[in-house]
Amino acid sequence: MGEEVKVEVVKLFGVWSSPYSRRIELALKVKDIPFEYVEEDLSNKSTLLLRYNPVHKMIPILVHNGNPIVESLIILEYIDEIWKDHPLLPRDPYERAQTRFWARFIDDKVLASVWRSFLCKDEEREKTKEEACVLLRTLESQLKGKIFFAGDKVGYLDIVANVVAFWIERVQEVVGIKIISEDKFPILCRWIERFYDVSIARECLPPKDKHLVYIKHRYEVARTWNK
Ligand SMILES: N[C@@H](CCC(=O)N[C@@H](CS)C(=O)NCC(=O)O)C(=O)O
Repeated sequence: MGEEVKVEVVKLFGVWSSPYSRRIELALKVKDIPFEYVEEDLSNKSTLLLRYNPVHKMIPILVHNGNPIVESLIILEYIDEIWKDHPLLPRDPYERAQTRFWARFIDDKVLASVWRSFLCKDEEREKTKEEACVLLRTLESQLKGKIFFAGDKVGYLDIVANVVAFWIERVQEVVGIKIISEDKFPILCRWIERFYDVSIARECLPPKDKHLVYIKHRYEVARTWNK
């Protein structure tokens, strides 16, 4: 009698345009974990989405053997704990803590600040742009002397920073406000190029034309609310 092979059932509930669900897709691909992808319609959330994430009612949601896990940073850690090959977080506890710190910095500080500078009134633009640049420069300093945030391979922080790599880049193209440019952020721009030289990272990019149309719509709606 052969040993029983445990069948893993992995499902990702996401939205094609969401950098948060793209993070999970990328992590699963880095680790070569087969999964079923379920596209959600956020204007008509499914019963399963509401059941699996009753608190935030958001995607992404990873369902592993029937157990739902929510919040992209937490899902990434879960994936790294369950599937040990191709580790995403460093082994050293201090380095792990630092990595978690910078991931939170991206989501809580950098994104909020960049979005504010896209949405603010014209007269506040210079000030908000400068605030966003200070935060991005701080993040960029984490790349000094390294190919990726995680070292020589794509790791946890690179995956989290996908929002910087494609989302900010594309929003700035739609709204015509340049925050990340070659001259101001040469190291960050090199990282973006290298990140998308990695084929599985490229595979996890939302299709550009469709995404630009989507961002334009979202931006117009957000600007109306902000008036
Ligand atoms: N902090 C969450 C953010 C996820 C998030 O913002 N998801 C958005 C889509 S990009 C969502 O599901 N929104 C649904 C809603 O706001 O109703 C994470 O990291 O997973």
